Amino acid sequence: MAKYIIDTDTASDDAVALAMALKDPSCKVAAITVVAGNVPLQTAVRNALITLDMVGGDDLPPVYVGAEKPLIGQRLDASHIHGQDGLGDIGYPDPVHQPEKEGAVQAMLRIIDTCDEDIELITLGPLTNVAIAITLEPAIMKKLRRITVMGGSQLGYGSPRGVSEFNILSDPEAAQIVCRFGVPITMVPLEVCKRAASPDDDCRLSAAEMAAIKDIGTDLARFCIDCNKTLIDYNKKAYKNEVLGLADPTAVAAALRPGLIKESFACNIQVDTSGSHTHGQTNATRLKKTIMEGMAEHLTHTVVKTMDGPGFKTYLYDMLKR
Ligand SMILES: [Ca+2]
Repeated sequence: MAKYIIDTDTASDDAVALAMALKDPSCKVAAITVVAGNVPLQTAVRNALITLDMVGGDDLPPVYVGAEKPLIGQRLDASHIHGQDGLGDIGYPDPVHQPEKEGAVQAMLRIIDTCDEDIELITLGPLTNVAIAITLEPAIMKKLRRITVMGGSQLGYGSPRGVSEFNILSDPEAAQIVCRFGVPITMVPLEVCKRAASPDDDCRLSAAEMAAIKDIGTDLARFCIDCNKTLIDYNKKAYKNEVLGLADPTAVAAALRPGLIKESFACNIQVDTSGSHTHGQTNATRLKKTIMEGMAEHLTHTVVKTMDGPGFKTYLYDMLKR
């Protein structure tokens, strides 16, 4: 069974992604490593632990605390999207689960180094923890079979800026270190979960689909919709539409169920760390050789263009119903 480490700046869509992965019997989540991003580090840690409480059971992964700010500059904030507490400001009680004492980067390196099976990394937040681990112990990090990144924007639908997306813009230097590292990357950009040319590509939950999940009737199922309250309210206001685009669960689905990826392209990604309007933009070249120094000779990256929307929703529903 493949093993996964999930690195997360746990806010509301991260919580759903963690719940979905932890409920999937076909994968083993070896660790949850937390990074500052959507919300401050300690809030993200609290939210990861609350999610474990909600999932329940005896075989839950340990939670490790990582970087509290990006490599350069200060943390961007997304509490206007996910709530002050990152979980829709519902007022969930303090978690029973507690984090480990070992740091996230040290734990990531130890687990990868000692893993005898295939191991992959899924990132749902800024890439700070991963970049630090790569810088400290590149030989260990090369053992990763793949890194699936929720991040980037290829079509100019990024948020908070058009061409750059939150996770990458939060720490562009870290993202560039990860992209230049050489381990294969599957990038799931924001537009995969936020836009759709047809219902077949639409990963957004409608009001009826949200209601169907709540009707599963468990605390976990209700939590997965309710904790996204501020995101749903934001979408109502911004797009006049009651939909829930779940970026992080979409990326987890791409990693754990690659058959749900409908369209993708091989490329090599660079992150702009020096631009103004394009700061934090992910630039994908499909050419194997270019005249630009340091550009791709091998197309080790994959950018997802579309996912099987109904298939993704069925997967999410089935896992939460377990
Ligand atoms: Ca996230």
